[in-house]
Amino acid sequence: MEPLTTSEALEKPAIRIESHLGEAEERSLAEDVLDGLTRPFKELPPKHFYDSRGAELFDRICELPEYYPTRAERTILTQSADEIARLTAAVELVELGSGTAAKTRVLLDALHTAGTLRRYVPVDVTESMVRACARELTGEYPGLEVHGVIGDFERHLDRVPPATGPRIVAFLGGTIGNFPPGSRRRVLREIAHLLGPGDHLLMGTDLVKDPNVLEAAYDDAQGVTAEFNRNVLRVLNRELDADFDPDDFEHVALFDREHEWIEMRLRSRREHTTLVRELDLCVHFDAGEELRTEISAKFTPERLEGDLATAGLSLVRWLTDPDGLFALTLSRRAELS
Ligand code: AVJ
Repeated sequence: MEPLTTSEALEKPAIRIESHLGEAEERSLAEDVLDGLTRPFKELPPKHFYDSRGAELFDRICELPEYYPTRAERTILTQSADEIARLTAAVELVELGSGTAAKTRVLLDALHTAGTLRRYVPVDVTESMVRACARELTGEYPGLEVHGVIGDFERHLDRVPPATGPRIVAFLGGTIGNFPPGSRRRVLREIAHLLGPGDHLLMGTDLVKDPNVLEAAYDDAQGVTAEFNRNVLRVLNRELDADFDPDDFEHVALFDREHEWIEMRLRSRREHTTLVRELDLCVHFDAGEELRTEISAKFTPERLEGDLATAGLSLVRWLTDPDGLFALTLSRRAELS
């Protein structure tokens, strides 16, 4: 290794990572399972899909011909990154659920080229991914500071460091769609609190469209989404010593036209009872009984603007792909405009 010059040695370290996870995460899985599997209509929150196998399956979903959201969002980012950089003049990018930061580079490139970029603040539950991308990004962008926050964006937004200048808070991928309307408002309001007068929220949302296109995106021909869905049962088997046989459950994905959301469910193929040993819990399934594992809301421009307004945000730019499949919205605090 090259010896450091005095000025480099005195500089603050480029990477700083703080973890806020602990036992609370294990408790959250146990509580969600106890609560969700004893309801009259059984349900599990989608956040427990993403162990390492789940994250891999999700990456494969993003490559599927039927699953258009990832490609559409990347197209929009590529088309609009320079405009976003110009409109925001952001010195920092805070990214909620940063993952591998694959799409983030498009934004970082634009901010770097515009000459404003100083800091990247990834917020994610997976420490190894945040560390790996911090190392890569500080290598790719000389002078970039990375302040990683290992945590859950539903609970740890107060750990996001104060802004050092105009910031973009990015919430990409359409993840906001996982929250039912009431929680969605709460999450959006909490995110809005990260914004000061000169700051912007950049959010990705999937749009309402032909139900056949939507349902195919969540029920692909290769069965990758089905495997992803059933993976949550393997997570319960491992983490809570449960004895689910994933093959006892059939993957179901349907578009609920009234609520305008996709629902994924696991349908029990036969009557049976499973034991969740860690919770001392017996769970009975009738033949054909369904367990809801995810909702993924699809938006119309009107509804999205309404949701943003309820969180005290007003729309600055509505950006979409040439096929109008997906939207990226840039918004900011309404009372300050
Ligand atoms: C990561 C929540 C945006 O809802 O489209 C993909 C997850 N589920 N296929 C989505 C998912 C089934 C995805 N989000």
